[in-house]
Amino acid sequence: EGPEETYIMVKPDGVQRGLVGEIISRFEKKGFLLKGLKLFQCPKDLAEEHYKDLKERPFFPKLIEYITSGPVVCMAWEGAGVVASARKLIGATNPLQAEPGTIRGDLAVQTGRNVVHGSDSPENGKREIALWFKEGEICEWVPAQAPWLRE
Ligand code: DAT
Ligand code: MG
Repeated sequence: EGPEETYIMVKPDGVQRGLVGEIISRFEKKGFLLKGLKLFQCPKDLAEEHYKDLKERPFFPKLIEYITSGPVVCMAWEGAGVVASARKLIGATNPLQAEPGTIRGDLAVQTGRNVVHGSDSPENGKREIALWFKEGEICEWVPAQAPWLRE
């Protein structure tokens, strides 16, 4: 099984708007462990596989166009409870409904430009990390601050 992991991605609007550092910082400061990170131009077939559960939704073609419209920043983060916690840090799908203090609540105004993705379950965290990262792109490491994050 292994430790809990989530796939976080700065979407093309977040990259174009210069929000990459800001978004990475929120997860980094919280204390989760970064195990994978890359700037990546997503091909159409990968975007379709990632969002396959939404294939029948009317907004699916626009969603694929958006996600493939420019580079994204792919991240793998590890930690007990990281999936649900990251979803809280990200905020509601519609940025107008997202609480202030969340990434979408602070940095976005529309569902179709909601700047960041986060896995919705530990199973999908594993699935999405395997989908977006190749072997050798994930680092297993122990940060120097580990004993200061958990007793
Ligand atoms: P989330 O990204 O919060 O997990 P989701 O998985 O339901 O939300 O949908 C994935 C993405 O699809 C979402 O970030 C933006 C887009 N999307 C969802 N619902 C939408 C809608 N009603 N209209 C337009 N885009 C939508
Ligand atoms: Mg989702």
